[in-house]
Amino acid sequence: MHLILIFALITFNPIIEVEQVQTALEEHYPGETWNIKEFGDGNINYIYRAENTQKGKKTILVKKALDYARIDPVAFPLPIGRLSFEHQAYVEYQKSAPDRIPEIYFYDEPNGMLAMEYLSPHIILRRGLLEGKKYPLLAEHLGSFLGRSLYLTSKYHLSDANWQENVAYFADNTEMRKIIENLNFTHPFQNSTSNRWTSPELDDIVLEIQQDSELKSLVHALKRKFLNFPEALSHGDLHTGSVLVTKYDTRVFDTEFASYAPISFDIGMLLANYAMASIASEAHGTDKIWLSSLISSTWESFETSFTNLWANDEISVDEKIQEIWQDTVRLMGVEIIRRTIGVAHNADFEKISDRPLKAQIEREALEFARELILESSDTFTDAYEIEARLVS
Ligand code: SR1
Ligand code: MG
Repeated sequence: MHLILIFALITFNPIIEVEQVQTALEEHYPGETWNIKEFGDGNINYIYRAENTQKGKKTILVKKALDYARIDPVAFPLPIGRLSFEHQAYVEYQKSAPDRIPEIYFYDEPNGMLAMEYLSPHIILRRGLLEGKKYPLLAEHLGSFLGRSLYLTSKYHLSDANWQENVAYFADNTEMRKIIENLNFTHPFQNSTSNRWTSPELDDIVLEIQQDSELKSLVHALKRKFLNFPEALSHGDLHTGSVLVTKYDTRVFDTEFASYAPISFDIGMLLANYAMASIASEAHGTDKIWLSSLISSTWESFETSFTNLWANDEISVDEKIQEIWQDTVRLMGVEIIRRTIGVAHNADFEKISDRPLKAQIEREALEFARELILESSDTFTDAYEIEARLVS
């Protein structure tokens, strides 16, 4: 076993960690006492539910950053300081989309902790979708979250000075941006040791993708744009595991990958996760038509919200929307490929216990992703074309 892994396993002691949370809460709320429990199965953080022992006082959620990723402690040493970018992203969202995030109570930099509203009875959207639940307001909530947060933090809305200040601040979230660069845009498209897929069943299509020079060149162009086009504040990891829901409420959380990036990045990731839920619906007995419809309803809500806010006379909003759409389609393909053959998979596919069915669904996903990247502007001229392809 690698030394860093042994060190991580020895040094993490859940009892000491709970005590640290207890001490931090006593500092922030003098005279109050708390019952603290660890919960959650995240990859790079520990999450605690802290219940105030005084009746009627609020329960809060405390997030404590880990300095390694559970999926691979050796390959992914992580900076605790990422919580400051997570905190600052919430500060920005508080200005642009306050109803769609949890309330933040405090950021404790020395202890690497962020305390926020404990949302109840909310559950993680991915879990809800896998259980076949439907959320009538989800598309409108997330579409307008995307429209508002992406426009109001963008270079098209902010003064040059404010935009530059934001870009410079979030550019220092270097390690998390590097993870996105490697895990989303680089490793899945080359023979990387961190990749994993259902093998040998998918070996042929994985090799085809990794040897497709046209596809790789399009993905490389998206990577360059991600690295060099700081258009607006991007959540950076907006999949269905980063959203909490009830039937009538929707909140976006886990903003530690935040930085300035192209507007299309968050939209592509979210729509791709809806597409994967739709492709996996046969295995989970969920409603393919409704899951697919989230793609057009979310896109339309984004487009309406973004267009209504647009007040820039240098570029027409139609031209901007067209550019965002084309990149969104390709980024959907990138997200689906990286969740199927890269290091970080998702429950939609991982929870399929019937191996031949899992391999069949993952193959469908890869074929679809390849089409999204290669045929973005010819075949998928609007969101309905994508839905039609998914339900055909
Ligand atoms: C090393 S972090 C692995 C993955 O978990 C996060 O949710 C991101 O999607 C990242 O790619
Ligand atoms: Mg996360």
